Amino acid sequence: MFRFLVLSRGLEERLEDLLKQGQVVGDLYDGRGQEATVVGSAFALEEGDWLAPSLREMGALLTRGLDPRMLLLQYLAREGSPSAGRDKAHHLTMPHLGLLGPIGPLGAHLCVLNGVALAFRMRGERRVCLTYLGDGASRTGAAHEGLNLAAVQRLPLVVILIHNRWAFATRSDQQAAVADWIDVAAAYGVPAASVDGNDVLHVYDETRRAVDRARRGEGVTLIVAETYRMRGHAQHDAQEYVPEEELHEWRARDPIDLFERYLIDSGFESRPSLAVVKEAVRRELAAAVEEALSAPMPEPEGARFGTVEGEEIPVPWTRREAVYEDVHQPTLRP
Ligand SMILES: Cc1ncc(C[n+]2csc(CCOP(=O)(O)OP(=O)(O)O)c2C)c(N)n1
Ligand SMILES: [Mg+2]
Repeated sequence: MFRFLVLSRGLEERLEDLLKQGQVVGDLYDGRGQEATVVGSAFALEEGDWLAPSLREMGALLTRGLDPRMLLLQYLAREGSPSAGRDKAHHLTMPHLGLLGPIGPLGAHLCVLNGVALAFRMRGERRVCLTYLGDGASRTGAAHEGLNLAAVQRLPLVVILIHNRWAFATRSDQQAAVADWIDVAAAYGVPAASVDGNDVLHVYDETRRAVDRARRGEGVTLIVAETYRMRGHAQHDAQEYVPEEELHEWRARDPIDLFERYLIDSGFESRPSLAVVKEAVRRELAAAVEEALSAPMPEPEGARFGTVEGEEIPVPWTRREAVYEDVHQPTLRP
């Protein structure tokens, strides 16, 4: 868990550098400060389960086994990336890792993931789906429909509502009238739990309980993770509307520092043993950045339309299929 927290933080730091050097295609939605919420929850899944990220879940993708080199190639839109340089950021679906790509309109991915969960149940497979909704995203029509359907169908699903206090420049108390966000669960008739989103073990424990429940066929659980969006909405946003004291307060509750302190104080690890993990991650990322920067861009000809079985379709889609078939052999449980 510690490695994934540090890996996620380090990768986003490298990506910020690369973005400022003009290397990243598109923008960068930063999950720094929220790593415990996404790593702890993704850690509670098993092989064959599915996860759908929203916009700040880098740590969840890494925890599910996505290679940081692939993520770098993807953000740099290089030919060898999962979407062959034709799409940006973590907009990728990788069936062999159980990852469903995010969808632009907020909340819509929950509806699609409901379909995945329903398919698992219809096939008699005991697999679980997990996804994230921001406090803002959770207030969209699509999210309400999605949660309602998941609840009434008792789908094998866990929804992590990331209460990070902001949706772009709108405070969360302007998004919902509830005093405590756990109260929104009552409207759907689903059990809910509130967790300290900066405490990776607390997130893991509660998610594990919800995953086990879903696997037993007892339906969806909503988990509200209390955390804070430490950066602007994306790199272009200097978050001048965020009170400095709030940032200061939450900085003192940094999830990686908290876990590091816990591991040392409880005697599981020592400062030097954790330094070894950090150094290994630093080296891994340095090598991955170098590799990504020297990887080729897609050929411009690839942007033309092509013909498959007499039908004209955009080449990127055919290439994307080819990349999946060549590189990623499905390893899902039957
Ligand atoms: C339906 C819809 N409305 C607006 C947007 C633009 N948008 C993208 S992210 C975002 C803020 C999301 O806030 P939240 O769900 O709390 O997630 P956070 O940014 O805090 O991670 C907005 C308004 C969108 N993508 N889809
Ligand atoms: Mg938010």
